[in-house]
Amino acid sequence: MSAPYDLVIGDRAYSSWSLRGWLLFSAFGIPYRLHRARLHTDELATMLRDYAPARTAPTIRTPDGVVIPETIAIAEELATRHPDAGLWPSAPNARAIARVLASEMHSGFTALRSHCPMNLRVSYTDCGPPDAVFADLQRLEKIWDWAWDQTGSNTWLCGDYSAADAFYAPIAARIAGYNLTVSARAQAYVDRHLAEPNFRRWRAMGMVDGADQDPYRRDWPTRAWPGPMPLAARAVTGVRSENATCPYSGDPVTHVLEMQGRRFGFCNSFCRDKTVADAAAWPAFMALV
Ligand SMILES: N[C@@H](CCC(=O)N[C@@H](CS)C(=O)NCC(=O)O)C(=O)O
Repeated sequence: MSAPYDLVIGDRAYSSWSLRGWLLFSAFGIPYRLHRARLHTDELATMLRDYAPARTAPTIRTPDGVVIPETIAIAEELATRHPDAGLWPSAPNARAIARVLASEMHSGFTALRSHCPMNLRVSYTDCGPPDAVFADLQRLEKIWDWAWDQTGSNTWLCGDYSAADAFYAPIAARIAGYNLTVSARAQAYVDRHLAEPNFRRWRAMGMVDGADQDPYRRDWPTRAWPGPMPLAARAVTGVRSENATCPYSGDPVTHVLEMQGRRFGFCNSFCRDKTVADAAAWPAFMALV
């Protein structure tokens, strides 16, 4: 097998473009080697010295050495290099519409993006949106309705999950995270993203991969995250567990969680903690349970 792609991401909780880039691999079964750098530190700039001329996350390097730093270009290039992966719909009309939607996301919705930066760690009850945010939400409803009506889909935007949906996953996270009111049809689409297995895994990792970042802190009242309720689980000390080896790596257990009165172990704290955050999102773990 050829070498995998390199994929550089920022903090999972906050980097909406990184989420899009990661979904373009994970939701379509394309292998990658992950490199993570903290935003608002010099980690990303330092890491990207090896990826000229990139300056933002996500950035990828293809197995043959080409650096691609723009998410829309990552989508197009992966779709061309992996024609069977299904990044774009195969029907020409649906494919064109999916491309329109991804392009408008790439260049638009600036009010929504700046007033409601993605933060997967919290959901606010009211963020006092200015008019420009309401205008962005109306535009979203209009182009989502257009996609559903034109393609006859009543689930993902253009039929099966496509790159267009990967582009709107962080918008769903913002609508959920800032309690923004949208039409029933749009809300059902938001809920579909919150329950989508790749999104759930990304968010579970985002809950635990580093300290909170100050620039995203807001003083607004909060509520529980409106996605699927995680199973109750907690980290515990010691290495006593039902399984001797980690369900993800097969390595010896060093970190343990307790769930439903039972103890399960992992080979590092990150994998234990991402499982505590949303156990049901991890099939290899649920197979143990
Ligand atoms: N147009 C870029 C936008 C990427 C972007 O703005 N990424 C943010 C994180 S979500 C970033 O890397 N910020 C760090 C910085 O600007 O220094 C794309 O399509 O990927």
